[in-house]
Parts: sequence; structure tokens; C-alpha cells
Amino acid sequence: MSRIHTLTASEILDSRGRPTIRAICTLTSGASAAASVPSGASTGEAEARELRDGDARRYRGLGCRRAVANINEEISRAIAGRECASQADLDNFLIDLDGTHNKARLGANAILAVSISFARAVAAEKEMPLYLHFASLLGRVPETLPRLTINLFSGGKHAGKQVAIQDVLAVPVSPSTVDGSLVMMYDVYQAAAGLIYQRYGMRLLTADEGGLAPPADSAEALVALAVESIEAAGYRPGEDVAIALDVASSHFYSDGVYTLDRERMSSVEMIAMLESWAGKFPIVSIEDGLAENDWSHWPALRQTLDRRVLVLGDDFLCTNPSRIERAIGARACDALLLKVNQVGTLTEALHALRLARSAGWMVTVSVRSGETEDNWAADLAVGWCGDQFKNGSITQSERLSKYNRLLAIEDETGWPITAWPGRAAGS
Ligand code: 2PG
Ligand code: MG
Repeated sequence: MSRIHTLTASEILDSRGRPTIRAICTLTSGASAAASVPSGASTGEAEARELRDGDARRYRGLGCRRAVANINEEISRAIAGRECASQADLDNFLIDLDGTHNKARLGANAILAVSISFARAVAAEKEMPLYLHFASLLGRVPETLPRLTINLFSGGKHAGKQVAIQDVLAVPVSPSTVDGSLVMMYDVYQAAAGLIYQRYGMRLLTADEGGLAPPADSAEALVALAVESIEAAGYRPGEDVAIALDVASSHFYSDGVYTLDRERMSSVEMIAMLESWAGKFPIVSIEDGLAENDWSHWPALRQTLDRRVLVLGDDFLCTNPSRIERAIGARACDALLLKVNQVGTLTEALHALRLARSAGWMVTVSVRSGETEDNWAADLAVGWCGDQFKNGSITQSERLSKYNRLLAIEDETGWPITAWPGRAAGS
């Protein structure tokens, strides 16, 4: 049982220079902790609503002063001195206080900042590392670390749409450590940078998440360039380093048509194209291969890629328990991309995770394109036994704060990364 003494918040900037929120939660025991919240660019329609000021004269309307004031005033008043029996107790109180179905009144950004800063303050009160406190919320002690899926190339909304698909990720599959995965990734990233310089004469210009953003002719050419980069780095594609994609297809879908590389495709044609990529390239995971509202075709996508490639739902599921339940019923995918800020509290995200696990799905814990130097997502990925962690590229401090945290957890625990299914680790 913890009692909140004070709650304060301020506006800070994220990795894209846009405002976001940091909250500080102090318990009556004296334990105190801060947490900052991230923000997406390629957001799903069903995400909980961030509250933005809408004042065009300040940060083009993106200011967070109203959300900050909601923490400093209404939430603080309602919560100060209140006993919180558990994280769920606090989160449910916040949900009821907000009173809307999508947290639009107080703001999902405000509510999440309170939810996470409380979790961290309780961990401090228990003198426990945050990942173990998260594990205690889950009720399971982790024995392994998540596998890494690391952004190599960016397109879509994160890179000015020079190519329609959003992320081509490199997936180190042979290392059994975070350290080994990052060493391998550094080689692949440098090899890719060299190839881009040769081919396009480009310097290392990077996108929102630190990925390289070459002006490839097509999405397929970008995936092929990833395979070439793995080879140029001296690794075996598929055996040392595989590939994951975030197609983020909602952002080039309209009225039943996917427009990719000037080609117009039906849902059935889109599935056939993804199947052909899965045949040609060493792909282990495809995120948002179809659009978030293309419900009737997701089951066919899953069936087509069954067991060869993870069919991962991001915008499609929005970490939203009711969408996940519907997707389980429809056998529409087999993996959840878990982003806590899509739903707005730790408790709802945990519910989403449990639902996914109950259906035997894999879980990729993910950060957002707009991040801060805060690293709680790394603790969450470990504590909630994420199978994968998606944290952007290996450049930029908002990404490295999480990789560096994983390295520290690895040092502290000695836990290995579990092997990708069907692929031997440590070779
Ligand atoms: C995604 C994320 C992270 P955003 O689509 O998976 O890459 O992007 O935070 O912009 O939604
Ligand atoms: Mg995505």
C-alpha cells in the first residue's frame, strides 16, 4: 500500500522537438520518481487521445500545458493523500476521474505520466529495480532478455515518405546477448551507410528514429538493400541477422486500395506481395502488413504467413484490449506490438499483454517515434517478458538510453536472450 504525497508535472521536449510531459510522483514514505512520456507519429485511430493545447501560436498547437495543468491541479487534488493499494487501483481511479472512453478529457499523456511515475516511485520505495517491479505486476520472474529488432532503414511518416513502408529492421538472431546483438548491428549499420554513400552519394541523414533513409526506388529495393548490408557486414542473412518490417500500411491505404510505389493493390494483392517478400528475403516479422480497418483480410494474411513470419499488429490493435479480443476471435494475427501510451495506463497495457499471451501470441514491446531520454521502456520489456524489443536505431540518445539500460540489466542479471524460434542462438 503506497500513499501519494505530491504529484507535479512539467512540459519538456521529445526527440522531435515537440512538447511532451514529465511527472514526478512523491510518496508519503519519501520515495520519489520522475517519468516522461513518448508520442507517436504514425498513430492508430483507436489510440487513447493525447491532450494538446491547440494554440497555433505555440508549437503549432502541440503544447502540453493543459495536460500538465491537469496533473498539477485536478489529478493532484483528487489523488494527494489517497491510499493506492496497487497500480491497478491508481490506474482505475485515473480512468474513472477522466470519465471518457479514450482519456480525451485529462489526456492520455497526462494519465500515463502519472501511471509510470507512480510505478517507479513504488519500485524506489521497495528498493527494487524497475524491471523487477514490473515483473511483480505481471506475476512472473523473467529469466531471459528480449530479442532486439533494430531500425536500419526508415520510410513512411518517419522519413518524409520517400518510400511508403515505415521500417526495415535488422534482427540479430545468432547472438545470445544484448551486447553481441548491438555489436552485430553496428557492423550492419555501418555497412548500410557505406552502400548508401556509394549508391546515392548520401551522407548519414537519419529519420525520426535514427534509421537511415535512402531514396530507394521501391519498398522492395529497400528490403533488398538491407540484405545486401547484412552481407557486406560479413554476416549470413537469416542465420546471423534476419529482417523485420513495419509496413505501416494504414498510411497508404484508402477505400480498399493500397498505393505502394505508384502501384495500386487490393488487399489480396497486398497479401500476395508480402508472401513473395517472405519467400525472397529472410523476414521473421511483419507489422501492420494490412491497414488497421481492413479486418476482413487480416485472417488471410495470418494464414498465408502462418508460422513462417510473425503477423504483428500495431495500429491494427493499438494495445487495446477490445481490439485484441476481436483479433484473437478472428485469428487475425499472432503477435502484439505493445505500446503503453496507445492505451494510456500500465494496468490496461498489462491486460492487453495477458490477452495476447492467453492466445499464445508473441509480444514485441515498443517505444514511439517521439521519445525522451527516459528509459522505463527497457525495464518494461524485460519485466513483462517481452519476446522482442523495438526501440528504433542505434543512434540518437533517446534510443541509446534504452539500449544502455538493457546493457546494464544484462550485466546485472546475466540473463540470455532467448533464441528466435527455429534459429540457434550463440552460434
Ligand atoms: C511504429 C512506431 C515505432 P510511431 O509504428 O511502430 O516505430 O512509430 O511511434 O510513430 O507510431
Ligand atoms: Mg508500427
